[in-house]
Amino acid sequence: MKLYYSPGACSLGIHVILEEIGKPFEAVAVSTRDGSNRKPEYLAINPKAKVPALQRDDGTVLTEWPVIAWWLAKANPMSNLIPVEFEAETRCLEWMDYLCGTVHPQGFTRMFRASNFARDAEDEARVVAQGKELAAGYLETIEKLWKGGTWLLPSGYSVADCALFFLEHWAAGRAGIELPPRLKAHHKAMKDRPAVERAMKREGISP
Ligand SMILES: N[C@@H](CCC(=O)N[C@@H](CS)C(=O)NCC(=O)O)C(=O)O
Repeated sequence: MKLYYSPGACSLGIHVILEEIGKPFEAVAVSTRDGSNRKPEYLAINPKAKVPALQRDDGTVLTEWPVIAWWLAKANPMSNLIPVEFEAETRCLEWMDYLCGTVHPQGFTRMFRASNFARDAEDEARVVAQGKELAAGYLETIEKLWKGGTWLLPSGYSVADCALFFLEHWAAGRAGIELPPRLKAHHKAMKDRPAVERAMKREGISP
């Protein structure tokens, strides 16, 4: 299997999942900062020009964070990364959809890619501020909806925690957003996991 990632991007969460599973995989860096994701070589792999992308052993490529995470978890049931019980699995998917479909694109992408949303260069500061406000609000919503203990789901550690982790990494780092208490504890618990340490080390990023 081959993971296409950009250091410190949302692909970090999938990187963690692969490390949790522990089977051999190749990690291929495609920097979104220098535009490597828009080069023809990468577009031939993922025409959407986004990371993560996962090339499976049969050569086919999966894209979209929640789908890659779901597939990896279901293909590796011994790793216990998704609840088996139907309702709990549904809640896991619900969280991944919110984290990757709302919190990431509506909040953090506004901050980090303001030019995608702004009318012109002068409008960018307003978009960044709006993104920060939205992201902080979404994190507060997660805090309020928290039903788990250390981990997001009451059923225990899952791929949803890996989605939350890359957002916490951004919030506590480049976004400069103070994490609410449960998320702060969750972020620390994630950083203590050997799989997280390995993924971060390979990506060359500090916790
Ligand atoms: N819907 C995609 C979004 C992935 C995404 O936005 N990835 C960002 C990195 S965090 C990216 O590749 N950005 C490159 C760009 O937009 O040029 C998913 O869930 O996987």
